[in-house]
Amino acid sequence: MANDPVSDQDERPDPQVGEPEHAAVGLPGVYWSMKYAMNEMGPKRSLQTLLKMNHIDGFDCPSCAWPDPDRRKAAEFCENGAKAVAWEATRKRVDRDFFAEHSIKDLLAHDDHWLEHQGRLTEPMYLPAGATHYEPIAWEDAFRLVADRLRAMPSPDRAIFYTSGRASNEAAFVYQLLARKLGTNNMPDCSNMCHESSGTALTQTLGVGKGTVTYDDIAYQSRLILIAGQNPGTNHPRMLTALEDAKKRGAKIVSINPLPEAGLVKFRNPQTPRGISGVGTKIADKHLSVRLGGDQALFAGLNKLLVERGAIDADFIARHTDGFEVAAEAWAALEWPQIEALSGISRAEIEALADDVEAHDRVIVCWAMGLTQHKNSVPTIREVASFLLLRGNIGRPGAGAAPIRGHSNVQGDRTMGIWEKMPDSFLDAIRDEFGFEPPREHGFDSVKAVGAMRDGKADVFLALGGNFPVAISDTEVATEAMSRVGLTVGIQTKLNRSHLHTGREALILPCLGRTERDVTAAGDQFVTVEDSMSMVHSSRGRLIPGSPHLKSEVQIICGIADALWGSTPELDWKTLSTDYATIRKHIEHVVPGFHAFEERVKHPGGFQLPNGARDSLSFETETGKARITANPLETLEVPAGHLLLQTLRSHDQFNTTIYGYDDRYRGIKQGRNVVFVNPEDITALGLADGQRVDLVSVTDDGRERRLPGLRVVSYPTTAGCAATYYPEANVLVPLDSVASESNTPTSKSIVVRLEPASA
Ligand SMILES: Nc1nc2c(c(=O)[nH]1)N[C@H]1C(S)=C(S)[C@@H](COP(=O)(O)OP(=O)(O)OC[C@H]3O[C@@H](n4cnc5c(=O)[nH]c(N)nc54)[C@H](O)[C@@H]3O)O[C@H]1N2
Ligand SMILES: Nc1nc2c(c(=O)[nH]1)N[C@H]1C(S)=C(S)[C@@H](COP(=O)(O)OP(=O)(O)OC[C@H]3O[C@@H](n4cnc5c(=O)[nH]c(N)nc54)[C@H](O)[C@@H]3O)O[C@H]1N2
Ligand SMILES: [Mo]
Repeated sequence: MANDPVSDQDERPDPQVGEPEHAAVGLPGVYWSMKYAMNEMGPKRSLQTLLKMNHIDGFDCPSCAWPDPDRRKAAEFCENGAKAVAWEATRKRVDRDFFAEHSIKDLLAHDDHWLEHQGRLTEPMYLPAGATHYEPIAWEDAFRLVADRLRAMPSPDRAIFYTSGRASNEAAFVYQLLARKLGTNNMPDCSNMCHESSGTALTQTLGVGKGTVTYDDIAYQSRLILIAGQNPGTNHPRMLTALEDAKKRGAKIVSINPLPEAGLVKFRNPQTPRGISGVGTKIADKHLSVRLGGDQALFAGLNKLLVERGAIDADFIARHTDGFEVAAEAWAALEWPQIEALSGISRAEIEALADDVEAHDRVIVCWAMGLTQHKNSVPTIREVASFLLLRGNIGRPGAGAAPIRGHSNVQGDRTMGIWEKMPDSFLDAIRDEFGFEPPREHGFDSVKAVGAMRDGKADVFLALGGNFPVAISDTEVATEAMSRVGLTVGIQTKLNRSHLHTGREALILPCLGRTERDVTAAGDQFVTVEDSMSMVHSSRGRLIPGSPHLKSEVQIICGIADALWGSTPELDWKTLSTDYATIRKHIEHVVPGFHAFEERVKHPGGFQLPNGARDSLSFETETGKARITANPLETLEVPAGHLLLQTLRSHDQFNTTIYGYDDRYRGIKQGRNVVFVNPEDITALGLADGQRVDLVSVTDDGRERRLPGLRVVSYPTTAGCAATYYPEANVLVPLDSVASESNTPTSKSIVVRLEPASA
């Protein structure tokens, strides 16, 4: 079927380009969720899974980290959550026969969609050095092999432990324990490529690396919500329900984005009569078409105006902040032409936005990757924090900072210690709990991990989930780096390219997914996760596992540890692997905020972790106060004839998992090889809508980075700013092109030129 979103073909015809949609979800969304679900799971499994998703006794949606409202709707899932579940609960299987049939070379010729679409991994597989095919291996042998290679390393710092944000709290905790007991802090994670800039800036300014709002703040208390650099219609669709509630109360919503995203224009809630009838709710009252990376200038302009107008909360500033005087001087010195040029927004529009801000006492700023993946991301988010602090919009109902997280448990993994530079207080607690001295030297983050592998400094690379070589920048450099490692190990649910760009030896250790029952010798187990609003709750799968040979993430990690050191009373890996309550007991002792973990997590909806800034206006910063900063404006030089390029998600993918080839809301069908360009730029560059071009990134290291054969799509993106899809465009991002301070790849500001297609 030509339009089947999950077809087996990986030969793609030309993409079809139609009109972008002006509203998100509604009945077509329900249609698409059901179609996916039925295709992958069949009717019985579809009902069993979709009805249990995000329910108090069910499993946490494995897709995004949007929180659950208190009063759960009958079907609290969205189109993209349904796709994520169907993708995991599929009936297709990748077994030993599949690997016998397909060589690595064979598999490399297929695209990312095809690879994952082959189905669930079913048993451990081993790729010996020099082999062309993976072969089956017993679990015990696999664990021994990993233990042997780890033991043979001359230094523990030659091991790298990567984590993707779907891992549960329990798995993440034992994983960091394994790494630290071994003696390394080399714990890169997907957060390094994601919200690291938010964590860095918020820790500096508010003393907590997480957001300061709750679900209720957004849905029921806020008066004005700014949504900057986030596309909730696609990436956090359930957020639209909260925004709809906010609108019904009369809250005002402003979208700040180079693109007019469908979900921010209008939302047709499939769970309300209004939505079903197709009327829908208009979401954004205003859209500001910002330049890529221009939010820093925009917020600086706003801050300048608020100070000049005296529209600030002087009492709040005096009691809870420092840095105001210095910042105010810097804002006063800013020139409007520079603010306008960098932000792409006129002074009049910024003045009008300042009017809105002045008129509303409870303001929330929501953001995601549009703010975090630029050279100036950390200063940008500090500027956002200043904006909130100037009017006391922190620690009061309906106001605050809302970095909307990506992976469903990426925030929880950090809380559990997945970080290359955990503070000493955490490491001390590990020492006191387990009786060994964890390493103190900071480890590799994601970008540094690639550098280390490239330079031959890594013997073992383990991945707890994810698809590292495809997700990280500079694909060619990254895949080449992987090949210099001794052993690469992937703990995943589905086949992906990380299993093909391997070290000299490789292992695939397949694990249970969120939807599946996890029964151990100690009985039925559940795991826990933390959402974007710091709510910790349980997740319990119900489906029969995809194969009888699968193990849980926890069992796999503990299996490796047990093969390394055996089990002792102090560190009893065998018990940890069967009774997850024993892991939660350790978490309770080590991680602040988890007292009475086991009891509290059984409470319907779970419990909320403490947050000084939000709960009590206490700020764990260097000075004990929240810090108001003005940040020098940085200019990214874009030479004449060039464009600034961002890489983003289509409506039909979850990160490197490509469900299909349509980007419905943007009017694209059957293809991902498109580049969205402003019509004025198309003319100025002498190109034509529909023409094929190569994107070439402009770098100074002499390496040519080229993404060939994209179709130019005329699109209302901010002039000078183009867009194409992630992860394909990672070939264009140099490894050393990173955000200052957070080291996050600058995936949303790449200087490129467009050349007529070479082939
Ligand atoms: N269905 C689905 N859900 C997902 C994911 C997925 O792939 N699919 N991924 C998950 C993950 S890990 C994450 S991190 C989140 C990502 O969620 P998002 O951050 O929404 O994801 P992106 O597609 O990267 O979109 C970035 C948005 O920011 C805008 N933008 C880009 N640059 C700028 C800028 O300089 N300024 C401003 N103001 N806007 C800008 C883009 O136009 C786009 O609308 O979603 C999570 N949820
Ligand atoms: N150019 C560019 N690059 C980017 C981004 C961008 O916007 N632009 N975004 C960045 C962001 S925000 C992120 S978060 C990273 C994402 O980077 P990753 O987290 O590494 O990548 P994913 O695509 O989310 O990982 C998908 C794989 O996870 C495995 N998996 C799925 N479910 C489970 C499970 O329950 N357990 C285990 N163990 N494995 C599972 C499956 O095998 C699947 O193939 O990419 C980053 N890279
Ligand atoms: Mo992410």
